[in-house]
Amino acid sequence: MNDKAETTPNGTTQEDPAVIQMTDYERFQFDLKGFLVIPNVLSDEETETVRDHIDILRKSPESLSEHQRAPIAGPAEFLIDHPRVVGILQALIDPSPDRWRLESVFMSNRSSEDTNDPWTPHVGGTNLDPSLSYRFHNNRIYSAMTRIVWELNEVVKGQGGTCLVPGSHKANLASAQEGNWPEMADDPESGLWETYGCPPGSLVMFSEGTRHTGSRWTHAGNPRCAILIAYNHASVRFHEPKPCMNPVVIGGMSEDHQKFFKDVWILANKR
Ligand SMILES: O=C(O)CCC(=O)C(=O)O
Repeated sequence: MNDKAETTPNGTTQEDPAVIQMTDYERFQFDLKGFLVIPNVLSDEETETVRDHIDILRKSPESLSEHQRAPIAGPAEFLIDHPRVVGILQALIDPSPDRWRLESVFMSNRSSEDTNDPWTPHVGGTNLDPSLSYRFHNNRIYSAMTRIVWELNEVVKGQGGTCLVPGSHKANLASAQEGNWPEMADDPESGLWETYGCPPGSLVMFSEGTRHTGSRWTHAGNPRCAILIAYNHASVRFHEPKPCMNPVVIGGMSEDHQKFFKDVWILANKR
């Protein structure tokens, strides 16, 4: 973990030492493209710990206590509010933790032997759905659903990482929501798609409103091992609750982590 902040997203100079703020240049890139890759966020040891947890969860979930049977439970729980993630949520969703929710999580394990093609582009275009909205106002980004992908194995560029269309989170002349996204733009060879390579333990973040898709994993002997987490603003929910994030799993987490699974509301009724 590194990166000192240039300024905080709120324009203040105060920094919580437990948070790694996004730099101005990172915010610039995210706003421009709708996504950003931050290499080497986890140490080798942290990456291995999470990868081992995923491995057990996939191969012998019954060997884990019930409350650890989720990709971000047990030894992987620390990912929920990793200092890098907290800085991102503050900069992109809201400065206040009361206004964030963690609404969905899944694992992506793809290998060169898979026969199904994950190429299924979705979303894109200025989006009026509150969950997929992306706005910029008064020098602040307001991204609703924001995806954090933890890549736990090496990703070689062009061999299967998530593909995205830069800038599509604010495209004006087409909208997936309205069903008029040009078919030719979805061709993998359209020249509009971008992807990435990164070492194990890297973080990929994107506004869910950015057009994106999985792609065939072609790196033999090095399968994809990734955890994809969706954070959202506390006032909206997009995903149906996932069975793996059940009361037993959430109840086994630290109090601070449990707060991420709050219900969809902001104002407490004190009367
Ligand atoms: O698995 C991937 O690379 C893409 C994931 C995806 O499509 C999504 O998060 O909605």
